[in-house]
Formats: sequence, structure tokens, C-alpha cells
Amino acid sequence: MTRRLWGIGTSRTIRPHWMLLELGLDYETVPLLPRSEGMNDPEFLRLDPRKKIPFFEDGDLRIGESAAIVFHLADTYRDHGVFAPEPGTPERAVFHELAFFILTELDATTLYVLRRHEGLPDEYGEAPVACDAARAYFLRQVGEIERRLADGRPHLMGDDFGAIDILLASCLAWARFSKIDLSEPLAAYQGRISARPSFAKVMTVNFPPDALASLGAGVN
Ligand SMILES: N[C@@H](CCC(=O)N[C@@H](CS)C(=O)NCC(=O)O)C(=O)O
Repeated sequence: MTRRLWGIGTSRTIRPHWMLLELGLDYETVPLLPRSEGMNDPEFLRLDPRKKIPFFEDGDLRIGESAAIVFHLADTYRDHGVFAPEPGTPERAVFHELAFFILTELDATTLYVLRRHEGLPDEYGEAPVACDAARAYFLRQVGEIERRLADGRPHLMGDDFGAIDILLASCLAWARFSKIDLSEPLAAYQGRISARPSFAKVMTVNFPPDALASLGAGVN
């Protein structure tokens, strides 16, 4: 087995698992949960001293960052049917625009604030004002996604399901876990994406019972 993915149980780990399942690639899962004893596995620490999941090995390549893993897979296995625009094209520029928007405006500065300060207050401290602001900010920012979907397209970049949909849908599911109500168009989009067979499969791979039990009030 040349492909090995470390980490389960979070909205970041679900992304590479989902992409691998969509592409139909064989891989080995190391079912590490965040903040678990397994994170001190000497092999994991040697590979990923930053101690963050997901972490992916593909032959000699070793990378972290969920989106970087998804993009690597989309580009390397582009004949396997998950859309990602060709590098160097105008469509690829829009793909990057959307990806950085989702990862910075929806994930890192908003949903992760809620996770740290509502879900993990013992570690990161309570911050109710910051959490209220994060919820309001999410709703304002996600309006950009609603505008992009307003022409009736089934997926974020058009007709085809693609790598960008994995990033967006993982954040919309995370928002729901964080008690943010989605507008009707976003809920309809999320419903379409969740109806994919790979979605049911990845939920069982990424969120087995012990992972769900470790989540408490929300996911990260
Ligand atoms: N930007 C990174 C975030 C990685 C990250 O923060 N992972 C969390 C779980 S979602 C983790 O490893 N937490 C364990 C810790 O911080 O000790 C990505 O998208 O992969």
C-alpha cells in the first residue's frame, strides 16, 4: 500500500477521505483522533512534528493540509472523474479564489473559532463575543456562495461535482453542527452533495462511533 491517510473524526479529515473514495483509490487509514493518545505515536511524530491531521503519504510524497491533499489527488488522478480545472487556466484561477475563500473566510477564521471557543473551552478558553461575531461573519460571508449558486448550477463550479464541492460541503456540514442555520439554497446544495453514495460511505469511514463520541458539542 503506497497511500496512507492519517486521521479521522473531523471536518478537515473528511476531505481527503472523501476525495479518495470519489476517485476509487485504495489507501490505508490510520484512525487517529485529534487530541488522542495516538497523536503521540512515534511514527506519526516523525512524519508530522506539527501534530496535525489529516496527514497523507502517497509514495514518497508526504503532505498535511486537507485542501492541499485534495488538490494533489484531483490533479494527479484527474482521469478518475472528480472535476478540478487544469492548472494555468482562467477556471483554475476561479477555483483557487473559491478554495482560499472557503478555507480562510469560512473554515479558519469562523468555524474553527467556534470549535475552539465553544467546543474546546478548556483548551482554548471561552469567548462568547468572538463566537457571536463568528456566526454573524459566517452568514455574511456565505452570501458569496449563495450568489455563485443563484444561476441554478448544481455544483459550485457548474454542472460537474468537483474538488471544490468537497471543501464547501465539509464547511456547510460543519456549520450545521455548529448550530448555524443554512439558507434554503445552501441547504438544497448540501442535500444534493450529501446524496452522493460516496458521502454516506465517507461518513462511516471518517465518523465511526468512537469518533462521534469524542466530538461532544460540535466537530472540527
Ligand atoms: N488547516 C489544517 C487544519 C488541521 C487541523 O487543525 N487539524 C486538527 C483537527 S481538525 C488537529 O489536528 N487538531 C489536533 C491538535 O490541534 O492538537 C487542515 O485543513 O488540514
